[in-house]
Amino acid sequence: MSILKKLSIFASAAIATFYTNVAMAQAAEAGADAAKAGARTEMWLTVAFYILMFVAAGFILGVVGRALKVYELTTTATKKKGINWNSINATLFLVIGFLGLYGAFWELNAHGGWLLPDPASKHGVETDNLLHVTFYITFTVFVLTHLVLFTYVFLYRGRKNKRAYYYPHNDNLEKIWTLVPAVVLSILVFFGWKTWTSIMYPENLKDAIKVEAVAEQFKWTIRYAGKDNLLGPRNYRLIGGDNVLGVKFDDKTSQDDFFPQEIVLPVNKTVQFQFGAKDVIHSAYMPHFRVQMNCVPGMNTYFTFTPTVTTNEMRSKVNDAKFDYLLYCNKICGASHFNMKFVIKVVSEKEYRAWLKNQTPFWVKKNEKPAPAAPAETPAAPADSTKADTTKAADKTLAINIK
Ligand SMILES: [Cu+2]
Repeated sequence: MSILKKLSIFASAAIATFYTNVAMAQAAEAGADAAKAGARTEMWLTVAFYILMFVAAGFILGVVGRALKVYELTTTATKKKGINWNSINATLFLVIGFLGLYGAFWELNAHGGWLLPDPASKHGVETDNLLHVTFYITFTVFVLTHLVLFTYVFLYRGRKNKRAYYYPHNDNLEKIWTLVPAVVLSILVFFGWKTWTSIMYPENLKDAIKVEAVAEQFKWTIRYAGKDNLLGPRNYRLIGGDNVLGVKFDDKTSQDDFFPQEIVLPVNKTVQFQFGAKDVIHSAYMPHFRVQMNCVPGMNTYFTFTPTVTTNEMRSKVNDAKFDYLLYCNKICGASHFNMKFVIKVVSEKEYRAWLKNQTPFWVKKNEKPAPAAPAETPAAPADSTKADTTKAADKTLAINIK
């Protein structure tokens, strides 16, 4: 009785504290810069509430435990039949086992649709197939082992007059449960290895469109290889001013490279991405194409794939007019990591060609001569006028790049 009394006092104190805090929080919110403080108070209130709930639940369990102990002691003292804990535990085991299995099915049913839509790349179909086969196998094993585990605990619960059967060893059983998983896993690994090599070591790379994505905290810079389809070399020592990637522009292959504000790819054409990073390790992630590759400072990494579904087709497929393929960073690289998104548009070959025509190589932009503004009568321009004009043009490109 005294425990129950204590408990009720404690519970009312907890509720009183909770509501006082709510009232105080509401009062604080009425203040001037309450938005932030309010949110913080609310967070602490939630934490305090859960701690109180936990402590209260502990007390209730303790009280129930004590009461049961007292009941058991009286039954033994009076030589009555007590509680059959073996049966209770075995039944609870069975109930919890089946509830857990039901939970797994429910979860699949309720949130299975939140997975990514069908892959939008050639190799994506293969990797998804591998994933599905692995999933079917593991799910079957999961259901079978759980059924057996929980049912057997119930069937072979402790009972009076029942003795455990001593069964220490069976060679055949050991062979089966060693060989079957070994063979199944070997088959899975073999197909995984075949798929991996076909994706990571592609052939006929010559015709693949070359695109570079360089990560830095917290944005992407995209470079296309231009007409020669060769990405010019880079050197980190050249990074500065408007040369954000340190491209060696005295190299011919660099001079037709351009830096677009969106990634545009033609459908059903192979593209080879070259990845780099300027500060920490980032990770280029294009989930709809099933592409992910680390971006590592000081080295290039590559991923080659073929998009098979245009943005417009995917928009009608997922029934979302605003859908866009995105390049994300998938490595927690710092505070504004979430900002690292870049739109990818997959279009028809014709649209891609039209878009290409509108792209000006960075080097051409940098060196473009501005239209003659001075009237004919003006005396000859000073010798360094071109230099000044180039700087102006460079400023313009700098502004474009910063955007
Ligand atoms: Cu990042």
